[in-house]
Amino acid sequence: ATLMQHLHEAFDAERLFLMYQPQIELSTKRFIGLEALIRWRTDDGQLIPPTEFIPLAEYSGLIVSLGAWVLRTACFLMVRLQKAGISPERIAVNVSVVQFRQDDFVDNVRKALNDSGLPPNHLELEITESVTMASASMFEARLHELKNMGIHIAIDDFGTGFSSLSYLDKLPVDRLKIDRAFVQQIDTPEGPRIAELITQLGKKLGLTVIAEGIETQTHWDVLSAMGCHEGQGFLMGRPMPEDLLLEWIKEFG
Ligand code: G
Ligand code: G
Ligand code: MN
Ligand code: NA
Repeated sequence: ATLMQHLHEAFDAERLFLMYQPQIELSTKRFIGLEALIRWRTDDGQLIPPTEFIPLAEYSGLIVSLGAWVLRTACFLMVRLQKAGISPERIAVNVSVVQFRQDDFVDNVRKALNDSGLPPNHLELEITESVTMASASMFEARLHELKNMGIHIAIDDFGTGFSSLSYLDKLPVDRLKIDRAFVQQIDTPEGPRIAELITQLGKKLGLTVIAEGIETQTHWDVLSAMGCHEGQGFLMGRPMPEDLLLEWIKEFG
């Protein structure tokens, strides 16, 4: 069978699951959010990264039901945490452009919130920069609709695409995510200059800036010093399944 057939079977057999990575406010070290990240464990125990199967799911259209499932699962997790007295401000969910384009996308989001009971202001949708620039008017209207519901919007992998700055300024966006390539660049001769530019841009536009891929204390210190608001990365916490997340929260949260 092809990888695509295996992927469909895996979804049906519930071999796909979510991991959750903590997000931290740099100035206070406070645990403020989570990002939900999908994983696929095959029958023989192998872990296939999303970079290998999300494009397939997008191509086959499976991403629509897969994405709806991710949204629901993330919302329900967040409500379980809240019931346990653990209340990070938000859970961030990655949204594919194929999913975003569906006519019933906003309805799906509303349904995940209603069914789980999660208040909309505890949900954040992460969309990539390429998506935001793709199909202007439909995209913009849809973002405003989500924003008016109280949902937060983050632009993922920021700095890797080609944003029009005037367009970015108009969009109802809350947060820029500095791509982890620019965090890694801190260790090279290029240094932190791109991360700094994005942080300053975010601040000028009144947006929160979060850096991903923080792996070392140096990364943390440099980003902190430039005024980047938030971060996530292996230094603070890896993506974890729910049981390990609960242990992490007991220790650090
Ligand atoms: O967790 P990891 O670094 O392997 O994720 C790799 C990529 O897969 C990231 O760019 C991330 O945005 C994407 N990804 C992870 N989970 C999801 C998901 O649930 N939906 C979509 N569309 N993309 C995801
Ligand atoms: O959605 P996005 O493209 O931002 O995906 C984030 C990805 O980055 C996830 O797949 C996650 O596993 C990965 N990641 C998270 N923290 C780190 C880190 O500190 N270092 C590296 N190399 N990858 C990370
Ligand atoms: Mn992301
Ligand atoms: Na990213």
